[in-house]
Amino acid sequence: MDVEGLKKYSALHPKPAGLTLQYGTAGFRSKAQQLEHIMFRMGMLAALRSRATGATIGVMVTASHNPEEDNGVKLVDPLGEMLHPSWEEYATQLANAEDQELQKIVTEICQKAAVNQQKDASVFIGRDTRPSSKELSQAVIDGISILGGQYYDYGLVTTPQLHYVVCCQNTQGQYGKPTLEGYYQKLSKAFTELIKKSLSSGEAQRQLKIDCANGIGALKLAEMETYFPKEVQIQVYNDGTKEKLNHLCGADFVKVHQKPPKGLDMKPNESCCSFDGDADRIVYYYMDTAGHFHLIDGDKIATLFSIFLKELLAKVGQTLKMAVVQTAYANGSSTRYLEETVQVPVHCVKTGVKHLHHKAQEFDVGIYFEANGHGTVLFSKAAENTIRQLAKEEKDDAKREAAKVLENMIDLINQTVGDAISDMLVIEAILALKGLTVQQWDALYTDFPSRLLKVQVADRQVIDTTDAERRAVTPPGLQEKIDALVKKYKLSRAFVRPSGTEDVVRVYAEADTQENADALAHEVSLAVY
Ligand code: 16G
Ligand code: ZN
Repeated sequence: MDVEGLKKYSALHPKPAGLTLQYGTAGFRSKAQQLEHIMFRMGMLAALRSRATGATIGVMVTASHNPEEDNGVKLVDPLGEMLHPSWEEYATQLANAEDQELQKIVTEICQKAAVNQQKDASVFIGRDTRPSSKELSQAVIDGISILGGQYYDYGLVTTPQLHYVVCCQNTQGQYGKPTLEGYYQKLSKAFTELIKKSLSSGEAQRQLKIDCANGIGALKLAEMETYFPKEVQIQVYNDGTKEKLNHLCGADFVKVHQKPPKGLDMKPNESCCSFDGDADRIVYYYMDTAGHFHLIDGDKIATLFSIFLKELLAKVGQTLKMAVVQTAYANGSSTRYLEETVQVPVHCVKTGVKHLHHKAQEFDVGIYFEANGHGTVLFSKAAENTIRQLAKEEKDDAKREAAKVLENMIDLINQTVGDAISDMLVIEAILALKGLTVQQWDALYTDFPSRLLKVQVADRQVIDTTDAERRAVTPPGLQEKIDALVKKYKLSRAFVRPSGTEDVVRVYAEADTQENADALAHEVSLAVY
């Protein structure tokens, strides 16, 4: 290790006195001015992780749907997954070390994780459109360089694009080319083939209005335009040229406030969607002729994917195991519909993409979505091989055609992580192939009334949960109180959990009417306080 260099560079990216941050479900997030040292150190950690795995590691500078003044950083593991949990701890240790302790902590991590410091290190870097992101990604580069690592800076990319190129790089091109051009080509080829099939069945041109949260999604959709089939007409709003990132717009705003974003002019029954600031989440919506707003969230996206994929799997006649993975926030009505009507097994896991992704890997076809619009589909290698073979060799025309559609789905879906651009194309393809309008999609089931609240408490960590966060184990007596409150209402459920991204406790309740859901959430929040 270049000890003198390390001293010099860490002095250029000093840690503010007394600041401690934790690598949480979304990596590090904070006000951008507090993150210089974090970025420098995450560059170092990425180099170490690369040496430990013998693979290229990704570093994404973004704070997703947070306000423009914030920023954050996340590491991407070799196959495009979230950083392994054992390394989250190293990330936190390195981030909170005092400047003069850095060398010691690096040595400790190398010992604990058996990192050979002589090995090559390779890191891919990406960033979102925040004003602070360029400088912060420069600090990441300094961190990689000081430990002798190589890097490639992709500059402005969506979070899922960075996951994608990391996966491509480490699978020797099996997943695709590790370039943005490779990403656009792969997606547009699969999409064009799917859309062509729907046009032959008489479907008219599709139109979609997209709110890009004034973020990276707008730039990347523009780059993709030349690859795009003319059959789908996209109109981009909130492209970042006029307003601030995520301000009164984007997927998170629309989901939380259950209303349209600012800056998107919506006519009755028009199909619209919102990306979030780094384009890894998407929600759809429309306004009916009476002026009522209808949100089509992650649960309903998972439902659409499930129906479509289940039908295709039945057509190809393979007994592949399919399942849906949700979190406790999934609306109970969606869970019921999936289990009873679509007849697909549903599993509930803890909040956070890594938990959903991990569970979905257990199936041949694992569909996962958070209600907030983050999700994707994972196909097991065996399932993928079977489908590709059927698409090529199956003699029965109907079966072969169904396998071809599935094959294009596999190529269109970004299996590394939830991806707003890819999910949007999958949704448009399914709606076109099934001849469905967004209104018909929305009408599959009606959400149970629900309410999400946040409560400020002295120490949110006193709440510990079990059963995929649906039951509180501590503090003693809390779960019994919640159980008693839930009993007062019909068709009700409620749970509390400490947030992984904010210093609050979240309270969620469902009941037979909106008034009752509101009342139950309120009473539960008093029990927490
Ligand atoms: C993070 C998670 C998101 C989750 C949210 C919950 C990732 C990449 N992101 O943003 O999936 O829904 O946290 O936040 O895992 P909370 O813990 O504050 O409720
Ligand atoms: Zn995001």
